[in-house]
Amino acid sequence: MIPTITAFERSPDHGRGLARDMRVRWALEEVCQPYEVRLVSFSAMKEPAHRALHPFGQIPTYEEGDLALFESGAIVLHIAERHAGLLPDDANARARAITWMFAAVNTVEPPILELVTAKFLEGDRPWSKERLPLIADRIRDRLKQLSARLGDTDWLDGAFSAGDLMMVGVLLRLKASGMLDEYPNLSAYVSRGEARPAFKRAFADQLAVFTGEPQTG
Ligand SMILES: N[C@@H](CCC(=O)N[C@@H](CS)C(=O)NCC(=O)O)C(=O)O
Repeated sequence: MIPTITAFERSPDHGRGLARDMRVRWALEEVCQPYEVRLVSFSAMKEPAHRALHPFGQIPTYEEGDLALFESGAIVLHIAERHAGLLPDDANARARAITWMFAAVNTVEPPILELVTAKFLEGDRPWSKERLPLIADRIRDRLKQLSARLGDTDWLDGAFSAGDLMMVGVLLRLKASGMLDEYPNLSAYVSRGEARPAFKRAFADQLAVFTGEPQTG
C-alpha cells in the first residue's frame, strides 16, 4: 500500500527543505518507497479532519491503510523499521541508531527551535536582544559536543542510518545562521547528507510544491 503524507500547501520556508515533511520524504526515498503527498493549508491543518490525524494540527502526517501517524521522528522510525536501509541489522547498533534519532529531536533540536521562535515570533519583544545570545550559546554547546563525538567520521555510528537522517534534518535549520560553519566537521556532515541521491530527490520534490514544478515521482 502506498502511504500518503501531508505537507504544507505553501511552506513558510519557500521550499528550503526545513519543513518536517522533508525528513519523511527523505526516509521514503532512502528505502525506495513510493508515496503520495496531500498538501494542506494552515487553516485546513486546524480543522477537525486534520486534527483527527494530528492532534496538534501540524504536518507531517503519515497514512498507510488503517495506520495514521504523526511526529516526524516516529514516522521515520516506522519507515526504517519496515524497510531495509535505514537501521543496522545488529540489535545493539540498531538501538544506538534509534538513540541518535531521539538525540536529534530531543537534545539538539530544542535550542535550535528556541532560536527560530525568538527571531521570528518574538523578535519585536524588548527582551529579545538579550535572549538571542543566550540561546546561541546553548546551541553552540550542543554543536561543540556533537562535533567532538562525530570527530573525523562520516556518520554518527558506522554506516548512514535514520539517526543521521534525523540529525542532518535538524542541523539544516542552522545553515542560514552561519553557526554550523564554526564546526567544519558538522558542516561537512550536513553536506554529506545533502549529497545523498535520496536527499536530492526529496528536496527537489518539496521545492517543486513551492515553485509549482512537476514532482519527480
Ligand atoms: N514535533 C513535530 C513538529 C511538527 C511541526 O512543528 N510541524 C510544523 C511544520 S515543520 C507545522 O506544522 N507548523 C504549523 C503549525 O504548527 O501551525 C514533528 O517532528 O513532526
